[in-house]
Amino acid sequence: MKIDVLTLFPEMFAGPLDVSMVRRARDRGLLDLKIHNLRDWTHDRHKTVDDRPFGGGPGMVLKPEPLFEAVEHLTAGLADAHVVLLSPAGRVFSQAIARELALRDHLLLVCGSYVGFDERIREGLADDELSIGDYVLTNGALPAMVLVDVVTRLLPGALGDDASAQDESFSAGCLEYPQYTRPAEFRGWKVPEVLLSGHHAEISRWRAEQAQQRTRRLRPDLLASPAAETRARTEQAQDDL
Ligand code: 4G0
Repeated sequence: MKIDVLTLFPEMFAGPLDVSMVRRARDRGLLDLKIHNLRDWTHDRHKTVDDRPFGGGPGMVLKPEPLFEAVEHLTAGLADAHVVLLSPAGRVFSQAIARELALRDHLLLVCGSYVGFDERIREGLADDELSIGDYVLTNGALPAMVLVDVVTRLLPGALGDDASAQDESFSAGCLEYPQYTRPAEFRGWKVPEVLLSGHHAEISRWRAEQAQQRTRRLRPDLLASPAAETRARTEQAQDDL
């Protein structure tokens, strides 16, 4: 997959996307990630990317010309890129949206800054507008990094098989069951007996129960989702065996 990022703060991207699984995916050629400075597509001495809003009001607005030129340059001669604006006004990003994005060949992420976009950027350039949650950041660089991270671990070959199996359960709309490793007793806290028992069926049942209880307590909203129903049915089927 190819991901291009347009930002006013390319230096923010050094670090988070140079380590761990994203680094590995890039090194293996699964992910071709390029960060671009929006100011490279300005033509004036001051590299102007924003201007005052028509009609008055506070703040500045991202001008259309540099963004249109940048997107046209980055998509020239390429099959359709999916252009995504990162802004607090977008649909709220989720694992389900990430799974859809991971199927695309080319993403072009456009980071705004606190100013907001000229509306013609939405109308003429954007295929989608996403938010990573209901809060306002100084710019869209962190949301773009979050999106790249989430999508990268879904690319075929980016993860070992163990981890991808685990991912399914979260995607199914339920929190994970409690996990333990050695030692079996730490500062007086014992690992639940059932996990040491070697009874695989009992362990499965205990984990399903724990996951459900925990989800009811911490994230009841997840249980209202259609995915949770699927999971509940799957667990019932397993228990029936
Ligand atoms: C566009 C995304 C971009 C408009 C971007 C701000 C939070 C998110 C920005 C604005 C961002 C998010 C109108 C404030 C840049 N903050 N939640 N800041 N306005 O994904």
